[in-house]
Amino acid sequence: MENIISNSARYLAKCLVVILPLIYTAAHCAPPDWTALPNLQYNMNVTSKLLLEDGVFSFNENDLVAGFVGDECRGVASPIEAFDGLIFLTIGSNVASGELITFKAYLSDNDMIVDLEQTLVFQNLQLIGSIEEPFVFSWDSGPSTGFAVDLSVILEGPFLPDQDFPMHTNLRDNNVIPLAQPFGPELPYYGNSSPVWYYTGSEQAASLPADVVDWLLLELRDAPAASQANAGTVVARQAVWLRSSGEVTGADGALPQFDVPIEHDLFVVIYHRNHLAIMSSGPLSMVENVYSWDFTHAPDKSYAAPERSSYQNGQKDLGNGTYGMHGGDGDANGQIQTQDKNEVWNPQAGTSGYLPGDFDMNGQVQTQDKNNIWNPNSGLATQVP
Ligand SMILES: [Ca+2]
Ligand SMILES: [Ca+2]
Repeated sequence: MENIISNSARYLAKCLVVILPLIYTAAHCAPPDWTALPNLQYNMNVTSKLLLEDGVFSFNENDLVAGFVGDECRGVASPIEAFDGLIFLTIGSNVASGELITFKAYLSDNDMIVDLEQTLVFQNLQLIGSIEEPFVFSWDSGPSTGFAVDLSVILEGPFLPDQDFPMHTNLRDNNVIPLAQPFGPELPYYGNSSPVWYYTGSEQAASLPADVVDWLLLELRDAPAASQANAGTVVARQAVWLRSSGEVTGADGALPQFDVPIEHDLFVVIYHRNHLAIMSSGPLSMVENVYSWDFTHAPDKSYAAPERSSYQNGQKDLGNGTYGMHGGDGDANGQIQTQDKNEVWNPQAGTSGYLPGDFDMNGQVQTQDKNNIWNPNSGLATQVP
């Protein structure tokens, strides 16, 4: 009887030894069982760091980097937090030189194993990387969702007909354009508690290039058709610079970059502080990860709702085949109306600076802003759905 109990207990214990790790593995997806092959004759050392997907190095002591020859593990180590994430990896071999070492990493935060891009050829006693200049392990995270946008757009306010560059840079010349993006002002903004472009991103620069006309806000929408590209389809926003040529760049001077997957088609909305926003009438065309759209040379490049397009295009005909965004929306509510004159332009008339009542963007609020820009546009509204 005693024997039977004892045997049963032993059997139960054996079962638990087998079952418990299985339960644990299923529930917690434990790290891989990477153990370096023991008693190898030769070795080399790799002083390294593991570059994570978001551009920073791993400090996570639960992450693993391992070297392999085929399926055989030849060395494994983790980042050491106290050493800025350095990984001191020793690789073993029974052949003094020549074996191809491949690498994998285990990312404990994501609970996943990735194949690293680097390979090394084994060489006994070789030292790869150093504390000062560690060897960097990285992996290809799959198809990139990053792309740039290449846009051309004109604002009516600073428009200069028959010039090499279609817009003046008076605000930049007067040093009144803020270095930080201007789309997150205190609210209400001239009586408007929700400006159409309200955005609190951190875009800024140490200085502004000489050809900057002003800040714009880009908004990307992902939809099957322009008429369906409403506010619910916004996937990204970014404050950018309009240059006097009509080109749009990010605050680093390069084409604006985005990193967001596009499921349907990409439409772009362009906002300016005191001009009516516009949206591309069609999906942007993509060549080699650059989406392009030129708003400036045809009336139908900006979207106009079908019921309104017969009497109002999204943009203004500026003459000689050039089209631009309508100026005069001082309070940024998407319409050019009496309050833009009475509550924005009027109290600012005679003053200078970076002001919404300065519709022609020459740095001063004066009669020509009202007469040349606000007055002819009064009654218009944005066509952005
Ligand atoms: Ca308005
Ligand atoms: Ca002015």
